[in-house]
Amino acid sequence: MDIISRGFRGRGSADPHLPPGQYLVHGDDFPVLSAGPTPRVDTATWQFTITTETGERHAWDWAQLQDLPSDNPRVDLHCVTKWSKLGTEWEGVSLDAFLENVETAADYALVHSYGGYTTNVPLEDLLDGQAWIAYGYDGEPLTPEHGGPARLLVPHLYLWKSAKWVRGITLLLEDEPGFWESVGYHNYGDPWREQRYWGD
Ligand SMILES: Nc1nc2c(c(=O)[nH]1)N[C@H]1C(S)=C(S)[C@@H](COP(=O)(O)O)O[C@H]1N2
Ligand SMILES: [Mo]
Repeated sequence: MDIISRGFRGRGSADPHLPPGQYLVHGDDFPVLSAGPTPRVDTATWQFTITTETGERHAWDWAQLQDLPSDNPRVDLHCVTKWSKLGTEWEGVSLDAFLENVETAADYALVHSYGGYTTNVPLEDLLDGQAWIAYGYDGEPLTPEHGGPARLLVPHLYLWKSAKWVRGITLLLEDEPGFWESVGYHNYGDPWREQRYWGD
């Protein structure tokens, strides 16, 4: 009965993991979406920094990243261009591990990438096991086109929030829109509420 009534409403599929307006991509298919060329980022010089609202700077190099406790999140990805990929397997370090010794009163984060991309996320959306600095995908090192050597992974928001080639996070008292958010994409981007564009 449930499947029949979904059919009458005429939307989506019966998959409860698929947000409204999305379709599934299957198997090894993993679309690449980048606003510019893929930067080549060397792990020998890679750094990830968190800068607080007072200007205090915390930095990790590649070896220090590897020394942090890693997770293997299995998560669903939802791109605003309407594809979703369910059950993807990643390796990375929870943002909780980076932020635990960072003293801040900030409520907002602006994420910066090698290559200049930015995206904004409320700080609370990066905490409590909701976001990772990911360097492995499907049992392999993350490839450059998908953001390697390391990207932000914040899968409960549309995928444009998951900054590839992540370089740092600035903690802010006032929210500041990132690259897509300043040209019409939704400031928050919850796929379950279809927050695709301004006004959604
Ligand atoms: N640095 C950077 N990160 C980015 C982007 C980008 O252009 N540059 N594109 C975003 C968008 S719009 C999407 S949908 C996802 C795509 O990730 P994928 O190429 O691994 O599928 O990366 C996001 N992160
Ligand atoms: Mo996207």
